[in-house]
Amino acid sequence: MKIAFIVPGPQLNMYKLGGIRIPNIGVIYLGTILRKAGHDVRIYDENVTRAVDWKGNLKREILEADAFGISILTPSALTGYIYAQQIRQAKPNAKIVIGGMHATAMPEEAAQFCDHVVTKEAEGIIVKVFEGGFKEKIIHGEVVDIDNLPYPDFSIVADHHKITYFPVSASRGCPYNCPFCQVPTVFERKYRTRSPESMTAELIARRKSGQEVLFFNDDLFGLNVENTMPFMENLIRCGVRFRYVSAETRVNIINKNPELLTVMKQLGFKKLHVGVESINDENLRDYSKAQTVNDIKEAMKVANDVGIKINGMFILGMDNDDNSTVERTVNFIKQTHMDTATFSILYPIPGTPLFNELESQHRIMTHDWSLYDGTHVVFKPKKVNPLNLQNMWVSAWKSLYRWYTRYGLANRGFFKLFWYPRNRDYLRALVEDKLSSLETRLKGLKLPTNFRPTIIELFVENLVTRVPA
Ligand code: B12
Ligand code: SF4
Repeated sequence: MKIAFIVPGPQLNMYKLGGIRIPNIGVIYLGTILRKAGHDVRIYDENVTRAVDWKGNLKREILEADAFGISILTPSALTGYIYAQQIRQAKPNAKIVIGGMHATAMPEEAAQFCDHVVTKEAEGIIVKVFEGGFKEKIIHGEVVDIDNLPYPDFSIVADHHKITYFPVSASRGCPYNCPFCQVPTVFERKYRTRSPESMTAELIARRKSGQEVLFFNDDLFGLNVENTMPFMENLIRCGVRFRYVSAETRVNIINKNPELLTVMKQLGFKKLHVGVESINDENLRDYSKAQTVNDIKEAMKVANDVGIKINGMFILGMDNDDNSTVERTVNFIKQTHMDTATFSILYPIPGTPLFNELESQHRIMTHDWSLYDGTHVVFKPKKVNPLNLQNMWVSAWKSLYRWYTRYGLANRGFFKLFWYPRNRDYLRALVEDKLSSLETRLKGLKLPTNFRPTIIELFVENLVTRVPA
């Protein structure tokens, strides 16, 4: 059977515009398993390449498949549904399956657009799903043994030569319980790691195949030091090094394990993305982050001493944030010598405790999922008004990165060329306090013109293929 997987991108893919092309590894695992079972699989991941032509219609080569899998996150769900409708129209009898984190949280919603919805992990059942072994519309996936999965086959990704960061997975899940994150609900706070032997063998194979730039897509890289340290030491002993490795992790893993960071650096780790979230201890406590501002300062010292750069990931709009938050946060970033920082506006991901809480407090202003991407205000913040929070987000980026720096120029270009032009309707609705009327976009499901790539976006996509060294 010819199977096409589509991973729709969010409307505005900041990562891709910045040259970060990381394909979704979950779908590659599924495709690899289906290929081993004898199917002809191709993945069209919009984190890497476009699935649509300039009119917003799925490419003809995709529509040649007999069956389709669509993977959705919340901000890309609407686009995923539009693609499903296009497939239905072009091929009324073809099987359409939808999965991914948004489908896991909202299976009934996704079920309106396909034959089957698969929730949670799908490696164990994917062949049966496509070969017609299930009658039910909503199929619940099972926890898989991550040591027994085949190595992901990147050759099935369309335009795989465009990948700038190769994702690799050493663990799944997280034992923490941040209410804004979907991981604890989906993985029930269970944390699984792969064995050092399996990791060593996969990474040697990857290095041999020419992969030099890796991104560990674990929710929490390095939590299990007993498993992480040996595979890195094995690789170093075998003379394996990578040009650029990065991962997402937590402050307390850095604090407790300076020796882990030293080994990571030897392997080629250059940057760690750390969920700092807030420099307000009350926020850190109220949002169960299990870390303090002092812990964050301590982690910065450890990372700076070892020489691994930190990208601090911050959230704006928590209940204790006010008009002074941006200035204090930017000062903190500079004082602690963080290399870079990213700012996201707090938003309630469906299926999380935060979503349920804000919904019960009637603070959610819109259910237009395409706005649930961390660049839009979708709920009523406590101490500032929504417009204020939107401005705080823009001003955080602008005050941290001065206009004459590399990141400053890139950010100003992003706002001017992409974010503002694409968000005129949203901003008008925000100013007029009528955000809920934007929900019609989800209900009507017509292809809005702003799904079309702008000429300038295509230009930037073709220009930026460089990986930061
Ligand atoms: C690594 C990662 C990233 C990386 C790489 C993303 C990429 N290209 O894959 C980067 C840093 C770029 C990133 C960016 C973002 N991320 Co992110 N990310 C993750 C993380 C930590 C791991 C993703 C992963 O590889 N999981 C492992 C694989 C195996 O799982 P999976 O992808 O879910 O796939 C499995 C199942 O879902 C299912 N499945 C998936 N698709 C399909 C399709 C079909 C047909 C079927 C049958 C089954 C199926 O089977 C797969 C195998 O078991 C997750 C947390 C998590 N555990 O999911 C957050 C997560 C996915 N990210 C999240 C968010 C919010 C974002 C951003 C919006 C952040 C932002 N504000 O910019 C962006 C969006 C990027 C985009 N282009 O869409 C949220 C999404 C929540 C939601 N419901 O939307 C998550 C869940 C974290 C959280 N806070 O809860 N992210
Ligand atoms: S935000 Fe990070 S630490 Fe918190 S629950 Fe999610 S993955 Fe775990």
